[in-house]
Amino acid sequence: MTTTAYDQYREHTAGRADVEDTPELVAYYEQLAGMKTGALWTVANKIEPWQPKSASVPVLWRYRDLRAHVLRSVELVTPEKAGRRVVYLDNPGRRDVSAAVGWLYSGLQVMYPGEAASAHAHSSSALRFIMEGRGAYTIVDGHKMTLGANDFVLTPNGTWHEHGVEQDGLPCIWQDGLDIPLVNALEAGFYAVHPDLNQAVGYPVDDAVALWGAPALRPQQQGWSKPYSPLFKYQWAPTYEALQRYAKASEGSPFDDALMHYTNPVSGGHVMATMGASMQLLRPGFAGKAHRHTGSFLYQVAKGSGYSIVDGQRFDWRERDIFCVPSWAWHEHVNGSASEDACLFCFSDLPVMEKLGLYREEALAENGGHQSVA
Ligand code: 1HN
Repeated sequence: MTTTAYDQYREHTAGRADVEDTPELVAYYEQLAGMKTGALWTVANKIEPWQPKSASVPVLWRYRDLRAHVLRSVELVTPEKAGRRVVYLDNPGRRDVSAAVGWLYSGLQVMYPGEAASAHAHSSSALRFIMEGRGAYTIVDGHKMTLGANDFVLTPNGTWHEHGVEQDGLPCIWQDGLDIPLVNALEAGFYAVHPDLNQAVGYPVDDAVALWGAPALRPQQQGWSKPYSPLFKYQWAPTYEALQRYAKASEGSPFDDALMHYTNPVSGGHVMATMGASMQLLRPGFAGKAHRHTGSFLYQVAKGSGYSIVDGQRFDWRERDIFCVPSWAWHEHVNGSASEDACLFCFSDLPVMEKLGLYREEALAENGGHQSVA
């Protein structure tokens, strides 16, 4: 982990609780505990860190290791019995809340042709990023969407949703991302099964894209006041094209190269209230500088190969690998190829950080802006 001079300055500033135990104090603490109270100075340093200290550890989940195990679940459990066949990403620092990083859950779900899950709704918001297969679909509040590789789809909180794979499709695997740990931490989670088990499709297939997916055009006739994007699906082809055009027209960011946020076309803001997402293109040979910010981030490699250094640890990635960047962890991304671009899909709790006024960011000033690798 890279420690900056600023870190050291902050860590060594006085004014911290520093009370040694005496028999008298220990007896006092026991009396307080007996009354369901405590002395603040015994916990102050822990509950008031100088800067965020994430319990999450940086992890790379390699798809070539996981894929066979995800497919194996098809032989072991039915979707009827298991509810859904998912291998979830279990961050060693977040086992107690089943989070992949911070307050975000993620898992790899597999469905076979002809399979369909029943419709349900919950307080958590969810998103999917399609990894492989053909014929997958999601229905959100009666809007059916066809899904292909690298498509990004929303199931915002409170919406009825269900997934399936068409009979003539191929086995499909996608990444689920949910804010379940956050909603559970806030003790606000409800879950409901659709009264008819499956919902009727009430609109033309892919109508959300037809209505809301035109570049820089907003339909006149449709009002939309819900706190999430009406564009439930963001297709790969136009996303990749937009990134290529952006990269041609701009220098991009020294940390992220050409990065674009998926947006709510009505507000221009994040796609959902609790989770945002982006796709970034790293040009051939791009070597980003290190920075850190608040918020928890989960990346999936949509294209290409390279590596990222997260808190001094190097993670070599290739297509479909997933890795996390915990809050306030230094990170820098490198495209390992001199001829091909690389694309990173990412979802995060950035909307929460921004709305609550908790977003902070800093660049690494030392060492030419790069971390030393442990
Ligand atoms: C959920 O509703 C789905 O709709 C996937 O496929 C994963 C993990 C925890 C809670 C709800 C889905 C989930 C989930």
